[in-house]
Amino acid sequence: MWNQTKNQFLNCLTGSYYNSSTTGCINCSSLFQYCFDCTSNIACNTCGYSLSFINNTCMPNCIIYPHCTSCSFSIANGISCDNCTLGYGISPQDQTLCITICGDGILMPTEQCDDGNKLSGDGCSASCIVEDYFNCTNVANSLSQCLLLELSISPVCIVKN
Ligand SMILES: [Ca+2]
Repeated sequence: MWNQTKNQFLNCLTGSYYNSSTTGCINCSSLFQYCFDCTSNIACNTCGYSLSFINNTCMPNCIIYPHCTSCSFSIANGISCDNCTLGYGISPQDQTLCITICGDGILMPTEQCDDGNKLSGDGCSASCIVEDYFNCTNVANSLSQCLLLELSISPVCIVKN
């Protein structure tokens, strides 16, 4: 019996394992999506390229993507970040990149101000830079307050001889 089981185990192709209760080879990828090798129905030994076995699934390990808290993978879209830490959002150019979001009202180190909008002309520009002739006050957990500076223009006296 042992020999028979062992032979059947060895006859299962890579990417499948011998299941003693069903006495057949089970395809690893049918148990776990993107799984290339397994020896039981409990865990995947080898996930697809750049994927790790996390939470019973072959998925990208988000730790390598700064400020990304959860990510996903699909053949069509590749790896994408689904959630970023507070103050960050997914870049429209690179879906694995969490970037600071100007205009979300959360002041980040790369921003001079964030008044909660993407409008220029109100003191804090659409790219979160303090605009000329404005002074912005940044208060923790609050929107930047920008005020127009009072311009003091000295009158110019022309002395006639
Ligand atoms: Ca603004």
